[in-house]
Amino acid sequence: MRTSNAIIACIALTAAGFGVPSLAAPAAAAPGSGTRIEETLVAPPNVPPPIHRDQPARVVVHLETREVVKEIADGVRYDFWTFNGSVPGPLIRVREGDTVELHLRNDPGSHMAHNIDLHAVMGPGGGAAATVTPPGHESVFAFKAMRAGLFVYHCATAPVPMHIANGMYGMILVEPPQGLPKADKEYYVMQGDFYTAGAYHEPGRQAFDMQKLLLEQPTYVLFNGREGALKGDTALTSDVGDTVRLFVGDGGPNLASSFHVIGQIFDDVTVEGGSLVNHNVQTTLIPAGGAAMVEIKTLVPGTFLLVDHSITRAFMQGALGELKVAGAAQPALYEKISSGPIAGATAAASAPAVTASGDATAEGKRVFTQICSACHQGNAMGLPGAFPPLAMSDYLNADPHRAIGIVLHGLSGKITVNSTGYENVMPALGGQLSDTEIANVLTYVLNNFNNQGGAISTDQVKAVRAKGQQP
Ligand code: HEC
Ligand SMILES: [Cu+2]
Repeated sequence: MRTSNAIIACIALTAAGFGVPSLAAPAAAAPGSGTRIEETLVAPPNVPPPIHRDQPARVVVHLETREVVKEIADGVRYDFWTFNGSVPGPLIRVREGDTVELHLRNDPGSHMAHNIDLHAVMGPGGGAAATVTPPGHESVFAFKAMRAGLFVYHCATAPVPMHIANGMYGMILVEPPQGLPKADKEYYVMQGDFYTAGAYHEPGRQAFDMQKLLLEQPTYVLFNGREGALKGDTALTSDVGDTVRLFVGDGGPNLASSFHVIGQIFDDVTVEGGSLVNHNVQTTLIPAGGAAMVEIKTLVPGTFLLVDHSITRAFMQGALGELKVAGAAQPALYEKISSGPIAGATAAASAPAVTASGDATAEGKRVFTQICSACHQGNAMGLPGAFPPLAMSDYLNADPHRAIGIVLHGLSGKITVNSTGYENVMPALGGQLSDTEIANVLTYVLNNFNNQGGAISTDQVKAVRAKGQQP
């Protein structure tokens, strides 16, 4: 155990830079005074309830560092290092003036020593110096929460970037004495960047990649430690008219977050988690090791995407969540009027008919190069996480006839190609390609790129087009 080099001085962003001295002078009593309260911690994205005490207390918090193997994306497993088994660790909620008695236990099954640096602490290493804890040990220290704000905590054991990259971060909210304004819903969202040896969505158990970490080129950028953690059944929810408060943090280790919710405006942003409140904000910048409190009044129903607006991260590295707002439509606030084809724009009316088979191959190749290769790539190998391969595609070869409808009408939703999942949108190309062009490009693809061969005829395409789009 290398405990000797495990202590790292606190990372620059300890509590001192945040917030301003509070109006209420901190109670003069030494740590240890007041009522003793055991804090009940809950898993993210949930948070403990608001505090209604008007007196400081001694709040006892139990954290356990645990090394766990969990899914980071569908079919992809990763060895996470965690506080209490979740990424991020639980949100700790206390009141300004409270004394926090923090018990840090390190699971006997751990391979590493761990510790904790809370940015809410004014003391050496933010607590790291007092909490270096080998597997099967427990450290306890106490600190007075002297400044209100939303603060990151993280493991600060060497190599610090690796402990953070593996998921060792969370947040502590120090409420001001008067509490926070009332909100209907409160959620806890924390972004982090992850570095796996395999490419994005490469299945199986993925090892940590030190080289990618050094280059700051993550494989995944995620909210709450797993792709899809805040989507579908586990999306954040609210009702029309609710005020939603998001405690948003960025664990890093490397990337800052341009946090944005598509189709919403933040009514209030507590900038950097301190005491400055900004209004009517579209995107708020959250530094690595920093936080912001964001309040949204959800006025219109629908599904709203949480993203890092460094948008590649959202759509190609996983930084995507959902806020689902339920309730009656609000046409006075938002209304779709219509959509449909532009008058006179009929499908590929002018496309020349190609008959001779030599021409057919040439045309198939031309269409592939001009259109399909933009997404599926010139070598038809696709792009990991975005575009499935057409080369050696088990999906294509299993049912070449099905591909006619895909090119005509597009494709969306989850599909699996060569045991890798894709969930993206292919646009309908039936409007820009003639039946013959579609027949030729599919025949070209089937007879190249190590596919199984075969042919699609113009008549087959014509028949599928005549049937129209199947639901
Ligand atoms: C704008 C990008 C784009 C273009 C252009 C495009 N595709 Fe696709 N294609 C996709 C995406 C994305 C999917 C996967 C959709 C999903 O995840 O449900 C897909 C899926 C497919 C599939 C089924 C999956 C597989 O790998 O076998 C076939 C077949 C296919 N495309 C053929 C074509 C052909 C032929 C062309 C050219 C005529 C073409 N595509 C042009 C984006 C595109
Ligand atoms: Cu650690």
